Amino acid sequence: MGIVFTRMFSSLFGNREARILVLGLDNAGKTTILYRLQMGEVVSTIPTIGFNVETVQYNNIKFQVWDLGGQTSIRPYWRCYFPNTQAIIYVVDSSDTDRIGIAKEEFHAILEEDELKGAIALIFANKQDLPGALDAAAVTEALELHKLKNRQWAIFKTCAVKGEGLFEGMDWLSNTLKSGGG
Ligand SMILES: Nc1nc2c(ncn2[C@@H]2O[C@H](COP(=O)(O)OP(=O)(O)O)[C@@H](O)[C@H]2O)c(=O)[nH]1
Ligand SMILES: [Mg+2]
Repeated sequence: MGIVFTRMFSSLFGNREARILVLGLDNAGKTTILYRLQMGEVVSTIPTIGFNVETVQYNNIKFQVWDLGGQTSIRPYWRCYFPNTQAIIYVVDSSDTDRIGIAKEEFHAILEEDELKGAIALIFANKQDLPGALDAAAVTEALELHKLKNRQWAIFKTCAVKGEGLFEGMDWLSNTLKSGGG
């Protein structure tokens, strides 16, 4: 599958530095997705302040992953990762209905960041294989996606462990970036 994704993203930004953030609560499936995309070697680093950032560099595009939620003291340090961000991939555990309200709040909070104003948003309603998983419409409602203003977004159902739905989402992402979004 890696070759498909690398083809999609080759020459997307020319020589421009670009960043795609993969965010969501812990256990949502972010790391699984990063490995599934197979766009390069995943490098895990713990910056000084102590939150884990996973990075995959493909040409001039950096995919960077960390967990939202939890300690508020480290949040100011997230900002180092915001410049040049063209897209946010927001991953939700659709079966974790207890925490979907927190997932919503974290998502809207991060979108308020000035430097992320122009970023497009791809939402993965992950873990569709689990019993009780909310479908895309229910996740859309729970995340209050219709409140997003001046931002291109799309939601896709995924099962990251099987790789299902990832292609469709990444296809939307690359096409939207190609046509000038982000
Ligand atoms: N059933 C199911 N489990 C998943 C899916 N995606 C990820 N997981 C599992 O959920 C757990 C957390 O995944 P991980 O990628 O580490 O989440 P992260 O904390 O967001 O990076 C792991 O045990 C994964 O195997 C999915 O689509 N379906
Ligand atoms: Mg992880």
